[in-house]
Amino acid sequence: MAYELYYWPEIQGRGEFVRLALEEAQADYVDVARGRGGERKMMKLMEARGPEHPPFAPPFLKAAKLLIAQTANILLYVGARHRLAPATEAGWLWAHQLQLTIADLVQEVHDTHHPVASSLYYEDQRDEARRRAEDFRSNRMPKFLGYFERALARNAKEAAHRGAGRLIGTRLTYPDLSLFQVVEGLRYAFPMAMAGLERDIPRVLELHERVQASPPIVAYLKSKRRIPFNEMGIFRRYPELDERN
Ligand SMILES: N[C@@H](CCC(=O)N[C@@H](CS)C(=O)NCC(=O)O)C(=O)O
Repeated sequence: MAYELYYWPEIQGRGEFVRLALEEAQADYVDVARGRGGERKMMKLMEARGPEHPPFAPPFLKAAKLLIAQTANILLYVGARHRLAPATEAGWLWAHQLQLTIADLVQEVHDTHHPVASSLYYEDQRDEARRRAEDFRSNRMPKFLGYFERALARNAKEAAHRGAGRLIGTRLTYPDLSLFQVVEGLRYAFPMAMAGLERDIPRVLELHERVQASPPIVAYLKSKRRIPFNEMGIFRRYPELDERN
């Protein structure tokens, strides 16, 4: 039975981390809200009188009788079922830890354009956004990416270089796909800041290249299923929020 992915139909957003894992796994799935009446169906599943385990917010995934929300939680499930996760307990906890750290980073990216409230327009919080983005570019972005760079260096050493361009072991796992998406998104939203940072994160960029070359990902990125970045999603290009550090 095909998985049903529920996510906002016009953006990559957090749903993209799930789409990338399903695509790499070549899993059979329907992006429900992109179809006729799909968004209504998605809203219904979030109602209090809806399913036994109602999601608070998209993305969520329906897998037969299971309804799973929270991006990292969905990936925990998809990763285990489609060989996109490590095999040991220590390994899957580490994968989940990396994914939760990516979730923190994603939230901070969101807050660069919506630092006061998600319910307000960007135009109503422009000054705060400028301050928040400045700190994100100067402090948080290098700190997060530096952390992943070190994790990659360590794994390359431990896996006797066969782990180069992989966060865990020698095979591709779901946090690799998510880190690829982070690089894509940061290059879109903060091209100048990223240009200044890229020389410090060669291993993160190597991972990006390796994921981008994976045949199912190559096919996905060329397809209409990949929604282009835009200014409704999480990674938004507002030139006034970007600057080379
Ligand atoms: N921690 C959740 C966050 C989910 C989330 O914030 N979803 C957004 C779209 S990316 C949403 O629709 N939020 C509605 C809300 O928070 O009211 C996850 O990682 O999946």
